[in-house]
Amino acid sequence: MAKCDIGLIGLAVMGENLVLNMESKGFTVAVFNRTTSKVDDFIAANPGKNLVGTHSLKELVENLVSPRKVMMMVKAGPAVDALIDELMPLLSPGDILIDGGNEYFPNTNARVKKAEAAKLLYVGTGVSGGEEGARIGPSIMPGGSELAWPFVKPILQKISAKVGPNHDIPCCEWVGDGGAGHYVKMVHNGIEYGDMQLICEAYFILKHALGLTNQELYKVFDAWNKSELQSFLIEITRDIFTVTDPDGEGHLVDKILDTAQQKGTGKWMSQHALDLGVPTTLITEAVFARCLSALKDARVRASTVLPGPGAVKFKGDRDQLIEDVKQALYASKICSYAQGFVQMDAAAKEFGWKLNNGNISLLWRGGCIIRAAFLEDIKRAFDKNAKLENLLLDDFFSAAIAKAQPSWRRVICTAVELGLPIPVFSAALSYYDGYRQSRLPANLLQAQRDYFGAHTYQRTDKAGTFHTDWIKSRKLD
Ligand code: NBP
Repeated sequence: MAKCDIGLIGLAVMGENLVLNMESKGFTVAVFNRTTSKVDDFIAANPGKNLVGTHSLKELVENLVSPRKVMMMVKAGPAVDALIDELMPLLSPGDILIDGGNEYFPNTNARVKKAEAAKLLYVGTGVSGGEEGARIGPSIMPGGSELAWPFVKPILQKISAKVGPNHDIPCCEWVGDGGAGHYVKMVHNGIEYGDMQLICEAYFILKHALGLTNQELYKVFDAWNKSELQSFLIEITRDIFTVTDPDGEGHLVDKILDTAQQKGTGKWMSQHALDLGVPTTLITEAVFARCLSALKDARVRASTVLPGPGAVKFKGDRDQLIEDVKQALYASKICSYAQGFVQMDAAAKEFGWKLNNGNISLLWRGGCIIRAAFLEDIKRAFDKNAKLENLLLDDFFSAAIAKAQPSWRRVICTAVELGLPIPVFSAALSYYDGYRQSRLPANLLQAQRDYFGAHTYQRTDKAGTFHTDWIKSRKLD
């Protein structure tokens, strides 16, 4: 066979499916895996396809057209560094290394520099959509050496998800320099944490305040999926309520242990929000909600000791509460995305990236876990004003929040009264209420800092930096 269009290293779940996707779109692919028996198994399982199995990195590289494009789909972190070190001596100037894993963006920033210093090109790309997305069309968020884009664009755009009335707009566009692609993927995953936790809080209120059954929850989520909340995550949540326990009575969801796990991308986003000094409160609360869920034994012990309202049911209008929860979910989701885009703007400023927020919302419109109708509205908002400071200030979203907020406030009051934890619903409302205040209590905080640490303060009525001897100035009687 003639030389291949692209090489892929790492035949685990994502790699295998991406290879089959590329092959089905007319590309020839050379494949390699550290455990080479997997190469043989994969080739044997896919007879008659335009694939070349190789048993060394040298053989992989020799089978590629120039400039060579080598995509790594291996476990993020040191494995990628080790692979790069082995590959670099085998490649020629202008060849392109692509990392499609969930890499921590500072590593990608460094690897782009290292590859470019060796006259190679480096692309760090987010790939979202899990196993199925990888096979039929993921959302792809590439960044790094921009000179590589004309060479990888035909392949990445062809294998990506498509949206639009004619299903021809690829969910794959160049994101920016350095680790920008992996940064955008990290924010995607952080938003995914927020969306999932918001849905779980809505579920918890409906289940415990109203006592809805799984059949009733199915109907509620089915209706929501036909509204402005339409999204992949609402759809799969709806379907989860239909699955019965294959090993016994009742529904499977009720038998699942309530301790959530995480792989770290949500945490990375929160850590970087703190570094940047931007208030990404929802996603951070969503990460902490998983941490709290993991304290199962402690919670079980505390549940017998700490007093609270107990299993009290809501006594008001049932249908109104369901509608209120829907509106609270929608308004909170708007805040979550607003925070995500604010963080990306701050990171772009920090690293000198030129991110296009409208394009980013389109990348997430299909193929990925947070795909949702709502992302069209976000795209429209950034198309109207590419420099929009905060999504909350867009006319469409400010009107949506204005409509939703009576419900949003009622739901939070109800949950608090009933003792139901809603960390992300309430973080969203606190952010909204904080953001719309022209004056916050930080004046008092500055006074406290100046009192105990002479940290100084500024005044509202004159320019300059001030310090007061608060002890001498006290008038205690
Ligand atoms: P894994 O993250 O489970 O990685 C397994 C692959 O890495 C195998 O091919 C393994 O080879 C290879 N590998 C390891 Br481990 N260490 C290596 C080394 N030192 N040198 C060369 N190869 C090495 O695979 P995955 O779940 O397919 O994910 C691949 C990437 O895509 C990850 O970064 C992941 O975070 C990201 N991602 C995953 C998903 C998902 O839904 N799974 C979604 C989006 C992104 P071996 O066979 O010899 O052990």
